Amino acid sequence: MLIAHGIHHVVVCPGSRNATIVHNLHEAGERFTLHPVTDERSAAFVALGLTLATEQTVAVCVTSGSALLGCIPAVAEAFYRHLPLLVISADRPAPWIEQLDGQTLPQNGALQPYCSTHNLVIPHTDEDRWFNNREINAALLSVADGGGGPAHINVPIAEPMFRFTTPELPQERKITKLRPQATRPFPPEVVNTLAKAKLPALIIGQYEAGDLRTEVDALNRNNQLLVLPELLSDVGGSERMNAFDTLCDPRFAPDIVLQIGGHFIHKRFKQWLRQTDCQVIRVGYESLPDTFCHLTCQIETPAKQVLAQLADELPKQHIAVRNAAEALDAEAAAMRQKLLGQCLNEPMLTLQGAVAHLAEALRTRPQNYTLHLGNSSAVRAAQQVMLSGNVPVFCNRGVNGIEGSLSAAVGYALGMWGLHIVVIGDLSFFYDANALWNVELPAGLRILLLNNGHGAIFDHLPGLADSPARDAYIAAGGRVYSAKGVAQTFGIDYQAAHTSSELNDALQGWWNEDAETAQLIEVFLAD
Ligand SMILES: Cc1ncc(C[n+]2csc(CCOP(=O)(O)OP(=O)(O)O)c2C)c(N)n1
Repeated sequence: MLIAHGIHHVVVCPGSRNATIVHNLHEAGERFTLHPVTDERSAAFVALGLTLATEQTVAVCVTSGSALLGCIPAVAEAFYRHLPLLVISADRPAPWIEQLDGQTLPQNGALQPYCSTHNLVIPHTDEDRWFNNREINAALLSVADGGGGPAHINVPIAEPMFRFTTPELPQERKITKLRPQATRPFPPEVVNTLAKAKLPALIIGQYEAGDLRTEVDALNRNNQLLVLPELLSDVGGSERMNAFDTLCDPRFAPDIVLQIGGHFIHKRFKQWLRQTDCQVIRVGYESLPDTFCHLTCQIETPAKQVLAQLADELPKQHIAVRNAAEALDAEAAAMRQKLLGQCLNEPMLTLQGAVAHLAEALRTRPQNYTLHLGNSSAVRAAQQVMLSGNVPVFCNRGVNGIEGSLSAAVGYALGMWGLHIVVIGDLSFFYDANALWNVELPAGLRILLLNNGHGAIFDHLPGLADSPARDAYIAAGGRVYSAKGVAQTFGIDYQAAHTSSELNDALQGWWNEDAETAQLIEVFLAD
């Protein structure tokens, strides 16, 4: 049924209870590509990264007990980012749960509230087989429900388990679900509201389907909407949001906002918009997320059709839109130039400076790479110096966890040949260092590790400096660990950089796409 539903990549974790499932996947030959990963937390994030690279459902197959619970962080991330992550867990037969038998815990519902369990039965009768077929179909179809999300199939397996006597895979019924989409989903009154707005804006949060560039480009070029995208939106213009840091000004306050996509990094912009008087129309499938506190209408439909309709129907060359766009672009360019000028001329490396050096190196390179940002300062520093809409930019922004950034990047790199650049803080790196524990670690992986010996984000939280617990107990400081040994253990190329010139020298060796191993530059930061 996995084959019938088009699943090809499966991340497999070691274990005896799931061994028969892994055996079957392996026996299916080239119909599956299996990726062995030992740490289930990391494995589930690797699968998540693969969903992004392949734009398909990707499964992670784990054994019973706590192995399943290890998948929860990635499942939560997939839930908030609408990614089709399928967890297949092996289980003891139901009568043996809670009997102090080894490696058991209640697995039915273990991934709730992010997804419910399709709990199979050990098939003895035709009715059991009909039930399992129905449940598996439901699980595999549910990954596209509500804009997409994770699913869980729990498979009880009885002993004896290792008699590999079934000659071939059975023929199973596949159920199809059709989701017809309107080509013009907005009713005329909504289009009219936008057409009559004084300053209509399009705000795009994290958006990974990568299918909006043409429509957004048209809306922007024709000044139909003031386009304000995030760095993670996959469309150009995210630097305009930085300009709002200085231009949070009633002149730029939109009266109508069309909101698309997921999370926002720009805290200040978000807070500012909440205090304005705008009216928000959201396109999305979630249950009424009122991000800007002014939601008046939600439309459940794919964003692409909406934007195509608006590009076609909204009046062009809206004067207020054009004036605001020009002012924001000018301010954003000046700010960026000033920041880069400061950062690039400092001999010692700051966090912002290290990311600026990378941005500068990338500026003159072909755009044949993807960018993967760790949470905390990495993504915030990047949003100030990287430009959006040129290459895909990813970040675990669904729940902002620091535990799977590297694994998700490894998963992406497993599904897509080429250079994949990871920018990540030290806590996030060491937390997820098991991502590198991978026999097929892609050689195209390039990691810029921003090592400041603690969680730098806690240096910037107003008032926290007054707590004597901050550095050692909240920000996990006190000792600077080096990734050199980690790199050696996992056989990846390692360079350290303490100054701007050392970093620039190290970066020069990064661009060889035929390099035989992944590469890591560990930047020891001065701030
Ligand atoms: C799983 C998880 N645990 C804890 C946190 C809280 N948290 C947010 S940022 C941060 C520090 C991250 O440090 P680092 O990766 O070194 O980045 P830096 O702050 O130095 O940029 C922590 C612990 C989190 N986001 N996710």
